[in-house]
Amino acid sequence: MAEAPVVRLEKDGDIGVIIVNYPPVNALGPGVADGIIECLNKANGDPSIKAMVLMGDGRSFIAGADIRGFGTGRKRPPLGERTYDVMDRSPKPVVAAIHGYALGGGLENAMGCHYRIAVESAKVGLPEVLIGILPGGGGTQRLPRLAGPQVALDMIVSGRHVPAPEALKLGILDEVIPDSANLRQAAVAKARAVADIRPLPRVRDRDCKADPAIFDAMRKSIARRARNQKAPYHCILAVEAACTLPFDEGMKREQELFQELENADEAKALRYAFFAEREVAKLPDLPPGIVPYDFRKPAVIGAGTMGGGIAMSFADFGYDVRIMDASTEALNRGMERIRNNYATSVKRGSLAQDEMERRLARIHPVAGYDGIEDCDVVVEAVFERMDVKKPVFARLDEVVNKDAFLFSNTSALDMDELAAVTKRPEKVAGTHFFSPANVMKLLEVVRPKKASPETLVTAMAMGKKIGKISAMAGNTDGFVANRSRAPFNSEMVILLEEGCLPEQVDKVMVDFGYPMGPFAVGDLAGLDIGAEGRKRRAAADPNYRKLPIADKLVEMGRYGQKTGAGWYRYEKGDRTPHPDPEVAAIIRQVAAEMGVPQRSFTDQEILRRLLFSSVNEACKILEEGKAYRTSDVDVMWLHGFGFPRYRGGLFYWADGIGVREVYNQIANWHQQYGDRWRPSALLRQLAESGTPFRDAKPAPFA
Ligand code: T1G
Repeated sequence: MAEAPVVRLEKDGDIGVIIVNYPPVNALGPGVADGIIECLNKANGDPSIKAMVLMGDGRSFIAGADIRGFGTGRKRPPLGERTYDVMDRSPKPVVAAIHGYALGGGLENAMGCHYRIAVESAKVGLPEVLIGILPGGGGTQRLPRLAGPQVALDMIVSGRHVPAPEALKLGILDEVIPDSANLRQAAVAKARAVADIRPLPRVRDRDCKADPAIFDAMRKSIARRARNQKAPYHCILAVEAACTLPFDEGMKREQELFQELENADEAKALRYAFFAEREVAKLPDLPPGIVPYDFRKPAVIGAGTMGGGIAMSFADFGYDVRIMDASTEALNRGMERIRNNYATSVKRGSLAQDEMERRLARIHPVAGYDGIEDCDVVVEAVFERMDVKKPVFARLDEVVNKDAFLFSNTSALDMDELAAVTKRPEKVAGTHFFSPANVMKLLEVVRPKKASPETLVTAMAMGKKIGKISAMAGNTDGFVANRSRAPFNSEMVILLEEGCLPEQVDKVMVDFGYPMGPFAVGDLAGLDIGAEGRKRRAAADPNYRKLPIADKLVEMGRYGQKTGAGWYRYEKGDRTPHPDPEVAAIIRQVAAEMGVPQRSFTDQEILRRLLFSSVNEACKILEEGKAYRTSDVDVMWLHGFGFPRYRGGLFYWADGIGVREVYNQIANWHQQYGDRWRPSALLRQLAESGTPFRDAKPAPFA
């Protein structure tokens, strides 16, 4: 049977309807653009057709160019012969009918049309900067003409998806209809209504003047977050060209800027991250077609910092959630903390007051287990100690209806041991949120031995439903994220023993692209928390490498921001870290007591000591079958630890250096420093065979 064409032309009376059918999101894959042009020419050549509609089959309008095509040397038709050029020359009006997404090349085609109508739930945007490029299909020239230069600048530099009602207000859309309405019928009616209106309202013909100051203002406003990156600045240059050059000159300038970005390292790394974030959702060893349970009544146990953040995540995505704590005081404190968090967002202008009220109204505090019997998903987030969690899990197993899923937010404890205190171990899994839970996008789903496939896909899907990126991890101490990060956390302190200072290490990591240095992050999280974890590990492992300098600071009550002093000192009410000579003195004193010779370090050695230690540990995690893919580890580092996105991730960055060089360096440090740098067997194999990390074959999931 002949394959369905990726684009087809149908007739509704005197209106030609051009339909793109390229699942899953109608990206402009092979044959799609040519198909649109062919249908446009056919419709323009058919005297019985008075106007056209462009729309998408399935769940979306057009979600942009096919990202898989970038960097492959694919041939693009020259300027003047592309879909939107053909629309510009069309003697008959074309109406874009938008549902789902009109992103990138999708919105560019819609702006090539003469009118745009959308359903309420649709989203439009030019998110190319998020994959290290810029809108290369006229978006930087048409959007400023349609919505004004400032709006275009904001949308193109941020890559934001704009909801249809807002896009209507911004002048991007001409009409928004309810989701329940029939989009095709409405678009055909619109096309019929405008069929005889001349001249045709072409976006390219509109004026586009701007106050030149807006461009420098934008450059200033992104300076911190866009450091080391090119694409955001090229986006500004392209919109600037739209406001200073005639349309066709501006299009040429856009092309030049686009070509400078398409094959740059930044774009390659961001494309890798895009697909890694899609791949992480796939669980290759589970039977296909397992349907996640569509939960409706979530509950969170424990109204502490993490419990509160988790409850907010559910409320932020529309769920009525119960939050339970054994003590009413703790419950009230927890609700107060939630209210304050929302109030801070309102003050910052990132949340409207009425939306805050709506979200707060979805969070229902309950004092005691008898308020959660009918819940269908329960996330336990009580104190991180097994002797505290076990009785809670046993009690939940007794009171919550037997079909409910019991998840734990533990960040390191043994999930098999926790599941074993219930009569439903097949319904138990770990759902490890990262702090602050309502902000961090990573959800590490931990897989105990007895968890059923339905339980695992339900936990993964729960993450997506509350705006998280879910990644599967095996049940090992610290799971994948924290376990791969642990050597980094030790190595940064060991570098101090050898002569580095916290501010020196932090500068290297901030220059590398981290929003904050690891020592400043330590002070934010609280050094006493880290000390708790070290104590637990030292108790479990006699060979555990102690960190006397870090322990010394905690002994002195230097817990970080909360005590006004940690690795840095802080002025009252100010979070700015100030290097502290007292810390430098402590470091030298402890190093002298340990008899560690002092020396100087290059920035590269500091960077590699920290990240190679985690690459090595992550290889051990893969060889033990505790993670599916190297790209999953990268997704965890991007969304759990703020690894700079334009560097792709831990393994992607290491592949940039080369597996052999990474191995050789680690093997050298093994000679120099001993067991903590023992190379992983998988790493040695990859180096010997010259196999990049991206092609590594981890052990089957265990
Ligand atoms: N190209 C190729 N594949 C794509 C794709 C795209 N543009 N968009 C999605 N997919 C695949 C994705 O890999 C996944 O595949 C499946 O579709 C579902 O996606 C000239 C230069 C549209 C908001 O940046 O943001 O146009 O894993 O899981 O959560 O100026 O996908 O199932 O095999 O993400 O519902 C600009 C990118 C391109 C939009 C849907 N466009 N896509 O989210 O589903 S550059 C974008 C998204 C461009 C022009 C330029 C999201 C989505 P698989 P999903 P979702």
